[in-house]
Amino acid sequence: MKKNISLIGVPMDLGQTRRGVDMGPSAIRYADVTKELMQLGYTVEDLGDIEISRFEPSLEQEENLKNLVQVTDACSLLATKVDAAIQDNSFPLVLGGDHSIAIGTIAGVAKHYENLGVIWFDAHGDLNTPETTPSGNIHGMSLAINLGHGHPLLTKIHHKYPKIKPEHVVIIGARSLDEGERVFIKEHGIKVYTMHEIDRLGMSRVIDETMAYLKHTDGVHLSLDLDGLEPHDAPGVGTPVPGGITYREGHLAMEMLAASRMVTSAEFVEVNPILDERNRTAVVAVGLIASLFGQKIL
Ligand code: B3U
Ligand code: MN
Ligand code: MN
Repeated sequence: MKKNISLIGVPMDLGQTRRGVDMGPSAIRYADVTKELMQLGYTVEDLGDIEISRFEPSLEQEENLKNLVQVTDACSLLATKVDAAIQDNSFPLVLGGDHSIAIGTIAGVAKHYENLGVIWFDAHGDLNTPETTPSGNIHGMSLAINLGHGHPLLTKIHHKYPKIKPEHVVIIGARSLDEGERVFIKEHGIKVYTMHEIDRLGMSRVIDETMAYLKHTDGVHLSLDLDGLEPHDAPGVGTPVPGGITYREGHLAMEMLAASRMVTSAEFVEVNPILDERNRTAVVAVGLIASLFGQKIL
């Protein structure tokens, strides 16, 4: 893994309707992310936060794409920052914010890779489109947008279109999928390890298979939604779904990814300190980040 890490905060809560997730980057910083990474031998440059516009545009916004203009603007800024970090030979580590920010992160990363692999660690598929969304929340559409399906303002951010190919995506931890998302997964042949497969195979085999599946990619982005974890272990998220990935399984996954050295960029999203218990979820996020960057028990 690269020795320099660029930390980028995205205090975004406009991709969904529960306030508070905009404080995620502060909570994760407060849980000592920089110190932990420095102790592992990395140089960390904290690039601060992306500016999120609170300005309500006069143009009428669409019900099935809430805050489209503000999300587009923030993701464009984020893509530029992530792109610059990679050009600087630094590892971009993005802190959310809701999962709509993955549109910007992956836009910035995908410019540098012909065949970018993506590991989408999440209770949800985030594969809705404006036609299938039950909520109008863009954080439930961000993976579809990266695959080229959705509003052109979002799918075309930072020029490359589409950013990623369906055969280079692996979803891990899914247990809440909408009907339109199930159809999307089947139509595009997306590899999904639901909780059913995780229980049957074990996390160790799931990660081994994921690494084998992504071997034809030239870089791998990890997009980790904290709601992928079991809510008892990570309560501070906007849409908790019972029956998730345990703390231990989460750490094992990160440790195996660290050993593989295949992850080239990462983001940790959906930490909501207002819904949290004494910043526990941010602390869990920092623990997972440390494991991803090589922290070992012995
Ligand atoms: N699939 C639902 C709910 C959802 C998606 N992502 C989260 N929740 N965190 C939707 O609104 O698209
Ligand atoms: Mn998500
Ligand atoms: Mn989710």
